[in-house]
Amino acid sequence: MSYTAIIIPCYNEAERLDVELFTDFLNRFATFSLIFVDDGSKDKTLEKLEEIKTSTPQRVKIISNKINRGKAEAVRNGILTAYATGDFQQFGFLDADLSTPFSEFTDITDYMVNNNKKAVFGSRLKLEDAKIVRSPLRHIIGRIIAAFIRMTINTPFYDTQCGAKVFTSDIIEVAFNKPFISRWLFDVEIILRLKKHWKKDFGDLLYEYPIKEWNQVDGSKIRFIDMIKIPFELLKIKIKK
Ligand SMILES: Nc1nc2c(ncn2[C@@H]2O[C@H](COP(=O)(O)OP(=O)(O)O)[C@@H](O)[C@H]2O)c(=O)[nH]1
Ligand SMILES: [Mg+2]
Repeated sequence: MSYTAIIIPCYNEAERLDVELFTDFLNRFATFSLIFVDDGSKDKTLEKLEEIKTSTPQRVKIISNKINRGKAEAVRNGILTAYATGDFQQFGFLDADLSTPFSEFTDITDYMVNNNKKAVFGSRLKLEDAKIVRSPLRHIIGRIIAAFIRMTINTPFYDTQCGAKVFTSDIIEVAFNKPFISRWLFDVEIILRLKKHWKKDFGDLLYEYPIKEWNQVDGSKIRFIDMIKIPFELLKIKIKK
């Protein structure tokens, strides 16, 4: 049997957490565990998480940080905690709003296992048969950011920022051991770490998987100011890498 840990970073998600979708997933997929990292939420996020935990407590872990340190550190903390247990072969992360649905997450995981990849990243490619629902403004901003990111990583990635990604256990230390320097662009930092580690094998070991469904969920935690900062953050990442 192969087991997967899914890390779900949460910050003030009481309104958006859909308890039923989470419990339904846990009941249907017995080889998956959820590790929630609450990050000093000021609303009732923790209560909602406890509610999700009641149905399958052995497969739900809640990490509760007193101080807010951002999505990057939350994901890193959750992945390293799951890794330390030695119980899992796959590790991934997913947004609490389930913009990428669980069905896509399990497809990504299956793809990685069946095709001997070591990392598979969900990608919001607007293919003919894909249901990618995103407002035109968010789509355009996303494409501009993607162009900047491509210049930074020097690799033709379409979408580095989709919140659904999976890794095999043997690459966890390379990708997550060191703290990230950026709050929202840690995905870019991971790509650079993997590229440096795998060198010419990078293209074979990492796959960008076009997901078939993605829904924009209102209430994004990214502020306009965070988007303005992106080119500067990328520069910082490029210099420090
Ligand atoms: N732990 C933690 N999670 C965060 C923080 N900010 C955002 N998140 C989580 O990151 C995920 C993506 O956030 P979201 O606002 O949906 O971003 P968007 O969809 O990319 O606009 C969600 O699960 C959020 O709860 C934070 O400061 N700490
Ligand atoms: Mg979102």
